[in-house]
Amino acid sequence: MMELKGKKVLVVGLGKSGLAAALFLRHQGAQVTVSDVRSAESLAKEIPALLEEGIMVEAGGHGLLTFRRQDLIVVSPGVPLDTPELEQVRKFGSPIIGELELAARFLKGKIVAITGSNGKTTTTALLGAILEEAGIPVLVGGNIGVPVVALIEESSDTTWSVLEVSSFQLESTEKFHPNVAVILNITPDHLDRHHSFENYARAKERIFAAQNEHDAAVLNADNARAAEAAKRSAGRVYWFSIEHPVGQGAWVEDGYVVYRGRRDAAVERVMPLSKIPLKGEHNVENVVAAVCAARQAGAPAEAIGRAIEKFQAVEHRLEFVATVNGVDYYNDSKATNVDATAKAVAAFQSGIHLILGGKDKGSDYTILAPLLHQRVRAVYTIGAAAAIIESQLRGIISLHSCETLDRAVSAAASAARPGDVVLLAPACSSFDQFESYEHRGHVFKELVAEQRGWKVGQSA
Ligand code: UMA
Repeated sequence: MMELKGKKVLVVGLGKSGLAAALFLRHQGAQVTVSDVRSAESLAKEIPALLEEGIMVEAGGHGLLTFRRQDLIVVSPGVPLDTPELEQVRKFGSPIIGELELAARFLKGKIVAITGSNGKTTTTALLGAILEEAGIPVLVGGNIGVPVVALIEESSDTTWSVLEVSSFQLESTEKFHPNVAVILNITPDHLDRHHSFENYARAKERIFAAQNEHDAAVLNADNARAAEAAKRSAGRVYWFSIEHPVGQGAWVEDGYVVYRGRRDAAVERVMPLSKIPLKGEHNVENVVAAVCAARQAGAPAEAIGRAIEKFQAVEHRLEFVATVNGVDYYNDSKATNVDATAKAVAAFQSGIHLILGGKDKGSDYTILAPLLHQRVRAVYTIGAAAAIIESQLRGIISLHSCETLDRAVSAAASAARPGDVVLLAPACSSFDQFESYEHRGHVFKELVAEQRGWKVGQSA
């Protein structure tokens, strides 16, 4: 543990992570300042509570002098590590850590950490539910929406913290040491922040950096870049696959999810595939990964099966919204990259009206072309990425420029026939038109509800 009493600590970014980190540091006796690029007006909700705690706030930009005066700098995940102010203080040797690394130094008990380009939140929530069903004291947090620092107080020597960790969080870790570390898959995302796919993949591999021979690494045998990461862990490697049996780990066989803890051990049948309540093949992958990690954390097979059968889809992840006039509406607002969109589209056979767009992250949308061709009737574009998406997909699929989500929902609803699917799986982040992917998902659900009222009213 690090000594924080009397230390001058700067927290960069005042979102969920920054707020939780500032309060934690203050309670540890540090002299805390928070700096955010947002204006004082837009931070009006947070500032009074911070001042009351004796935390100083710098709003409307990052002052170089503020950065220089510190013993420690704690960075929120959304703040790029190469911002000019951080580059400057790094030259002076000031320690810079992320919120996850700060938390890692104080969190008690054991940790399962889950990363990957897609499926992290569902697998994290699933694993949390499994450990709870198995009677194991569990805390769930991280990128899923609860900063890890906020879990410290509740953690004890007997808790398991199930943490969703992103490349943004892993990029600045040193001592973060999960007992079980899972990489679900690595496919291109966040190229704007990490600059190249390889940098992004390396950030993800950092999940294994502090592991030793007593730890477990859980990896996807079906994803080439994730499988390659096996060499980064000093722990025992367990594989999961939906395509073929693995030496030790979990896979799909004769309609069952099965697990084997050692090459020479008997194969355990965990649950039939037919009882998985989640849609899409990618969710079978998430289930198999969760089974493998849950066995490492000591959950018995029966509890795993029971918890999965009861599990409900996480909000905004291929979430069924409603059927209106025979058309099914699905909210996959969390599909913020091309691979996630491909998985969402692949979960339906045909008749899809797909809403694409938002803030572009330097993605290649042409990867979607074969799937769009086979399964999608039309694409409705929204947001800042619309022009790029349209230029890449022109001639491949019928395109409608809608600019906004409300227009896209109306256009899709008018075109869709009974049996079709309207799918929000935008392949982009939300920040051009919305506060977050959750906000975008909620707006979509409201628009579907309106659609329902309007249509019912019309036909009445
Ligand atoms: N800011 C600055 N300077 C900068 C950049 C940002 O001051 O140079 C400020 C912004 O003005 C804002 C604050 O930083 O006030 C935002 O900080 P943040 O982006 O780190 O957001 P948090 O609210 O702390 O949320 C973060 C994660 N966000 C990101 O990684 C972008 C949340 O994941 C996570 O749930 C939360 O911590 C709790 O752990 C969201 C996300 O989009 C869901 N994650 C990405 C993803 O899943 O693809 C990685």
